[in-house]
Amino acid sequence: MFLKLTKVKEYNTVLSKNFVKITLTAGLLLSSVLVLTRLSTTESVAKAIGAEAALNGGSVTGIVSFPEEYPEKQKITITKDQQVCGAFQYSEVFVVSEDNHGLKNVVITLVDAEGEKKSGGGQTATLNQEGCRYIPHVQALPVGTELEILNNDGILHNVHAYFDGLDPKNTVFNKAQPKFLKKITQKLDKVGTYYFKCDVHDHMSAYIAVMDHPFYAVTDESGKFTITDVSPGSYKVRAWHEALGTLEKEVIVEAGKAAEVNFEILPNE
Ligand SMILES: [Cu+2]
Repeated sequence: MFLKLTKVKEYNTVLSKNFVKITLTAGLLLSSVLVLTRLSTTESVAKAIGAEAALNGGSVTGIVSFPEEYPEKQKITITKDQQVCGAFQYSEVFVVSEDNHGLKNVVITLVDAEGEKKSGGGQTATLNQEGCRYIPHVQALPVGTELEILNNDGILHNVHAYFDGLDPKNTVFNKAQPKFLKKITQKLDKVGTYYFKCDVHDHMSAYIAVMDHPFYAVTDESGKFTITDVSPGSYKVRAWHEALGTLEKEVIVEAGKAAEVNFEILPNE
């Protein structure tokens, strides 16, 4: 039997033999978000490996998946602007591949890589509002990136961005974006996790993990990730998911080789 996400469920997330218990409240994700984004700020202690090391680097690759049960798709009823948003949408909190049960939108970071910092100064990225969704739902970008927030919907959205937790005092910016305002630009100048929410449409949310080093990835539709150009050594790999929280595993990277790190998410007994 698959889990129903209308009730509070507890997951054990398996990290080798260590069990980490995380309370998952699908209907009340905002409270989870508060805790989880706070955890993720320790990413700011991550340091980068020098570019010269990349010449003889290896890679870290793996998959985040549910080997057993996985959450059902959660339907969200839409009550506002149905002509654009539709009558319902599926939640993007758990996007699970039906083929391999891989989990999309997990941010993977090498935590303790050492060396030169990286910035995305001069670089742009996009957060698109289309069909009353933020696209992409989760992304990871270098600090200093100019984020272009687009409104392709022809209706009013209100972009409310928080940093390090969903609390009014953590507001980074809060801007109405009427249909005629197609683009707002915002610099991502803090290392950590930004959380975006639309104050007009409650179901709209997105995350951007901002990094000061190049050793990160976001899992794809199959739950897979790859981080390249890693100099040989021993590292911590951190996986962060908006509802499941943070998990870490150790990895040893050898020159010219791919080190595999997989994260498995198991339900409680
Ligand atoms: Cu909106």
